[in-house]
Amino acid sequence: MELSESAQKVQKALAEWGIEARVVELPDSTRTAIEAAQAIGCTVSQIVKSLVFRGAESGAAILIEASGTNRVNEKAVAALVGEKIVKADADFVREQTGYAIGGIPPLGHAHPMKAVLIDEDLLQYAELWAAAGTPHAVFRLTPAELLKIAGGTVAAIK
Ligand code: 5CA
Repeated sequence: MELSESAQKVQKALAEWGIEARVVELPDSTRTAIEAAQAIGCTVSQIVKSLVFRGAESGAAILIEASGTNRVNEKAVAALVGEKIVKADADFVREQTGYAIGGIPPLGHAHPMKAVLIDEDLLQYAELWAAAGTPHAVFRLTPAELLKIAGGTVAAIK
């Protein structure tokens, strides 16, 4: 079945990185980490949540790649990025990434992020799953591939 336009964009971005991962569109919702894990048949911790925040002073976009079961510790992240962070609203997320919430992929964003932090807890899994542009599209990747495509720094974010 042909991928939707947004999912195709992600597949193309992966190919540009030389990553073999194949984007799959599932009939069930993968909008949240819990739904994605259920649809895929993996653990929620193996889901990569791509969460967009905003620097409280700079207004710049900050991306956190968090394990599905972890909650971002905004104080810890503030210390890492040098300013307080606030959760981005849906319009800001779409503007910065080019995708709607529930399908934000870890790569191929419309604008570069000021900072990208990758949850150290993700590194323990042999395979991870991330969103691929829509609330029904995902792809499987390794932690090494996540580091490559998302860029950024591994950090304790929870
Ligand atoms: N497709 C799955 C992973 S495969 C996914 O995108 N999960 S997620 O966690 O990265 O995206 C959902 C997240 O978007 C929620 O955890 C929440 O942090 C954020 N979110 C949901 N609704 C809003 C909203 N109205 N404004 C800002 N952020 C929101």
